[in-house]
Amino acid sequence: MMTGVVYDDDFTVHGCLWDENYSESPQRFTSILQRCNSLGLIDRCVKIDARPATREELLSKHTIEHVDLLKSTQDLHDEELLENISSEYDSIYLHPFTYKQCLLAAGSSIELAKAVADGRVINGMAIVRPPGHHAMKSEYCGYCFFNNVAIAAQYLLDKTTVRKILIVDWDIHHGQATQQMFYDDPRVLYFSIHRYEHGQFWPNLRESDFDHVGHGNGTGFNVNVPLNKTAMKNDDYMAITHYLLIPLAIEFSPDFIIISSGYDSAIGDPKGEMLVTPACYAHITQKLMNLTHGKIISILEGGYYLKSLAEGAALTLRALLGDPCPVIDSLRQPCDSVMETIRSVIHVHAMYWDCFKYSILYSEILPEIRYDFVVEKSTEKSKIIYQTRNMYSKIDTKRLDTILNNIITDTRLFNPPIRMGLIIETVEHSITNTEHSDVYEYLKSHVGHLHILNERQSTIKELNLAHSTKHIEYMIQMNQQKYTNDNNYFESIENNLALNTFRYFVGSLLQIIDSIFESKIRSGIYVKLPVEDSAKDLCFLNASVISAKYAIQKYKLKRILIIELNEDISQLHYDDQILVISVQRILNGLSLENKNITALWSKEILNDADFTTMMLHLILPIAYEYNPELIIMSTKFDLNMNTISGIQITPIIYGHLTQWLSTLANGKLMVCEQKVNSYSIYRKECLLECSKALLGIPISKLCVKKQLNLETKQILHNNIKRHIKNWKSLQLNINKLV
Ligand code: X5A
Ligand code: ZN
Repeated sequence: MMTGVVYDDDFTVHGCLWDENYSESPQRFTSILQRCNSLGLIDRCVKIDARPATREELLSKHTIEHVDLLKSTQDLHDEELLENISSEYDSIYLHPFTYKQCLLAAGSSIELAKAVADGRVINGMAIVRPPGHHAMKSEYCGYCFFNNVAIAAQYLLDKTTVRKILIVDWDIHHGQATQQMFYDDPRVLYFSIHRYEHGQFWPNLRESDFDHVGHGNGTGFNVNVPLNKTAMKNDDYMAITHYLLIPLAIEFSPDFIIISSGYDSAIGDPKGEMLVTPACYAHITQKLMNLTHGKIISILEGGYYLKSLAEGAALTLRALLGDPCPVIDSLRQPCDSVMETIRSVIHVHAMYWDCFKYSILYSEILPEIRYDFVVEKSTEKSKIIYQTRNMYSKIDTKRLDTILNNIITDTRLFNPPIRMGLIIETVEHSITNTEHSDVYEYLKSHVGHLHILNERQSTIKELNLAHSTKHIEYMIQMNQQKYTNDNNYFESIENNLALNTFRYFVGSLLQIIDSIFESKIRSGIYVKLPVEDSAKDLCFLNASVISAKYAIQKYKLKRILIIELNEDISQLHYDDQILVISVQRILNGLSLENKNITALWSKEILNDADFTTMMLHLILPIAYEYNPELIIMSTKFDLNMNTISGIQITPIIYGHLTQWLSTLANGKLMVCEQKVNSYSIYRKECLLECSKALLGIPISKLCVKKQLNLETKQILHNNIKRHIKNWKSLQLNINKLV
C-alpha cells in the first residue's frame, strides 16, 4: 500500500525570460515540493523516476507539426525570437528548455500512470510543469504544450488493461483540449468544474457549457460544470461532488481516475477568484479513492497563489497517503447559481445516466428547468451578467494570510500511529455459550496485522451517563421475569450476568473512545459475540448513547453523530450534542420533529442504489452540515440479502458508508456491532469491508446497476421534506427555498 510521487529538479527550468512575474513560474513547483517535504509526505512516498516522453507517446495526442515546432525552439537563445513565436499563441511563453521540460512532464505522467496500473504503487501524484489541459492536438495554449493528462490516459488505454478512465478536472479553467481529445470516446469520462460566467471567462468557449455532452459513441461522456459566479466556496464544490461527481463516477464505474489537478480554484488565487480551502481537495480526493480499488493519480495543472497552491497539493498528497481529511467548516447549501448549474447538468445528462434520470432532484426540477443555456458571448444578457457578477471582492493579503495560516495550522493535524483499534468480545464475559467467533482469524488473513485493544468493564456510573439506576434495575427485572428458571441470573445489580455482559460491551466502547482521544488510534471497531436469545440482552440500554455521553463529558465534545443501521427499531435519543441518524424500517408512532433525530427509512426493499442515493442526497449533506467531532456507527450487519425482509444491501455498502463517513471528524469513527442473536451470513464480509475502509485498504468496487424505483424516490423525498427546515444543505433537493 504505497503512494507514488514523480518530480524532477528540471521542472524549475522553464520560465518566462521577459516577464519575471509571469504566473506560470518555477516557484510553483518549488513551493509545492517544499510544503510536501515540510509535512514529511515525500519521504513516505515511493519515488517514481521522471523520464522524457517518447515521440510515439506524444504523437498519440498531438500532430507531428505540433511536436516538431516545439522541438525546433529548443536551445534557441534569441529572446526576441522566442517572444515573437510565443505571441502567436494564446497565453504562451517559450524558453530554450521548454521542449525538454515538456517531454519530461508528459513522460513523468505516463510513468506514474503505469506504476499505478501495474500495481507497483496504489495511487500517486505527479508534480510537473508546464501544465497540459489546454494543449490541443495542434495548438499550444494557456501555458500548456503537451497534454500530460490526455497522453497518460491514452497510454493507459493503449498499453495496459485499463478500459475506462474518469478524468476529474478541478482546475479553475476549462480543460477544453482534454474535452476535445476524448469528445467521442466513451472510454474516457471527462468531468470538469470551471469558472465560466456564461462564457465571459477564459477560454471563453461555448463548448465549455453544460450542454456539451460529448459526441457519437462518446455522447454523455463529457460533463461540464460551469460556474457562473466567482467566490464559490467549499459548500459549492462539495455539493457538486455529492450530487454530480460521485453518482456519475459510481455509475460509470471507471477502473482508473486521473485528476487534472489545478489549484487556481483555491482561495487567494488571482485568476480563479474562488474561496475553496485547500482541505476541500483532500475531501474530494478521498471521496474518489474508493471507487477504483484505489487506482487514482493526480497530475498538476494550474494554481498561481503559491500558498494555497502548495497547501492544496500537499493536502491532496496527504489524502492519497491515507491520512485523515482536515476538518472543514460546517457546510450549507450551495449558492443559487451553483444550484442552477447542478440542476442544468442533471437535466441534460438524465438521458444518459440513470443516477440522474431517477434522481429525486430531477423529478422536482423537470417542470421548471429553463432551457435558455444558449447564451452567446455577445448577447445583452451575458453582458449584464458579466457586469453584475463580481461577488468576489478581493480579500486583502493580510486577511488572506490569516485565513491561510489558520488552515495551515489546522493541518498539523491529527494523525495517530494506528489507523484502527479492534476489540473482539471474549467469551468469558459473555452470557453466550456460543463458540468464540473466528472473525479475528478471518480479518487477519485478509488485512494483515491488526491492533487489538483490551476489553474493560464499565462502571455503573458510566451507564448512568445515559440511564438512571432505576431504569437499569427495571431492565434487569424485566429480563429476570422472562427467565425465572434460568439459574444464571442473580438478583443484585453487581452480579447480574446480563448486566455484566453489557458492562463489558460498554466498557470496551469507552476504551476505544479513550484511545482515539489520547491519539493512539484514529478509529476503532468492536465485534460482538452472538447471544443465543436476544431477549437476554438488556435491549433498552443504549451503548452508543452511553459512549457518546462519555465522550461529551470527558473530552468536552459538542457534536457527536450516531449513525444506526439496524433492521429493527431502536430507541431514539434526544440530546443537544448528539445527532442520531437512524436508517430503519418502521417509524410509526415516533416523533420526527426533533432536530436531533433523523429517521430515514420506511419500506422493506432497500438496495445498494437506494442506499447510495440516500447517502449522497441526505446523509452526507446533513453530516457535513452538522460537522461532527466523533462518529459512532452502530449496526448489526443485518441489512443483507439473507434477511426475510427483502432488504438487499451488499456488504460493500458498509465499506463505502464507512469510507464516506471517515472523511469527517478527522476520521474519528467507531464502528460497533450491536447485539445479535445469530450472525447474518454476510456479517464477516461486512466487518471486513468496514475494516478495510478504516485501515485504508482499497475496498471493493461499488456496483450500482439497479435504478431507483418510484417508491424509493417518494420515501427519500418525504424524508428530505421532513428535515429540510433543520438542514439547509438539503435545499438543493427541492425547487423553492422554504
Ligand atoms: C493551466 C492553466 C491558465 C491559462 C490562463 C490564460 N492555464 N489566461 O491554469
Ligand atoms: Zn487553470
